[in-house]
Amino acid sequence: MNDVTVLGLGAMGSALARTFLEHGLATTVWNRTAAKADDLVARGARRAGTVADAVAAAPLVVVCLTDHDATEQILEACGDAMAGRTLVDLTTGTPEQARETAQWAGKHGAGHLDGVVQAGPGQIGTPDATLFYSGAPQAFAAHRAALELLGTTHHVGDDAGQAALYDLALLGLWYDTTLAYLHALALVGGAGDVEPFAPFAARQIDHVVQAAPEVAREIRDRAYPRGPASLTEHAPVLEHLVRLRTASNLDTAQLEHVLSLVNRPIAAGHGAEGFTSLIEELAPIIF
Ligand code: FVH
Repeated sequence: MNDVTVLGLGAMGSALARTFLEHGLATTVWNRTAAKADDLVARGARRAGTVADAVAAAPLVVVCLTDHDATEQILEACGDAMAGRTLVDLTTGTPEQARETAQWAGKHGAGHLDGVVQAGPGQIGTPDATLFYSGAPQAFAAHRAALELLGTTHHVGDDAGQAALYDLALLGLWYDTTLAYLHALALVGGAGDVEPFAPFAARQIDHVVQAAPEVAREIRDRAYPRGPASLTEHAPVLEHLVRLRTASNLDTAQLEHVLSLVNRPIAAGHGAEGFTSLIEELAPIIF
């Protein structure tokens, strides 16, 4: 019996298998295109001829394929071989797909963790790689030592979908923040070079970064102190920004959305509250 099996030897899967090998784990590998296993076999990996053979070879089975459909296909191919093993799914997918795979694992007598790799292949095996896992805590505890070889490791929840939720929320945060930065550059760019503006923008973004833990606490406590300004004080600033962007022929949709979010609680008598209170407009479901 080997220590770990890796199904899928693409750019990421190969990096995972290589890292396990480098740390002395007896590693079995399988890939649809068999030749991709050659280098890993040369490094000491055991090549499995079939998915079922690969799954049967180790108590920890890591799958890392293109997408959820591919994962479903090979799981169907391994059938009962997964019984008694822990399936760790590092294929990118949605929270719902993670929960589907968890159900499949349960029906086949296997443990399950969904995982998200927040890193490129070259970072695997270093602290620069962040990996989120979610699912059964006992499955995580049983294989934590092996999983921690891959990078900085966090178990973020018992719900199988939580890791994918974190991944998508972080990606959304990147898109929204980067777009906001581009809007600011578009505004200053109309008057000249954007580069001198960059350090000031970085400092402004850092204000948001520094406030992140406090904002989360305000939401936990449903207490929204004024902070840098109250909603009533934010509204005219937003109106001014909309006028400025309109005059510069720039997009105002996102800002007008923010202004509408601010005006609703003001109209309901909550104008003295801080900006964090908009969470109750954005996600009433969590309250
Ligand atoms: N590469 C990266 O930087 C990112 C970092 C963040 C996380 N992603 C996710 O990791 C999954 C795998 O990504 P990858 O970069 O390794 O992808 P490829 O190099 O294209 O390898 C894909 C492997 O999947 C196999 N495969 C695809 N379809 C099937 C199928 N129907 N049945 C069996 N295997 C399949 C493919 O096999 P082959 O083409 O070599 O025969 C590769 O082994 C992914 O979810 C990223 O979002 C990586």
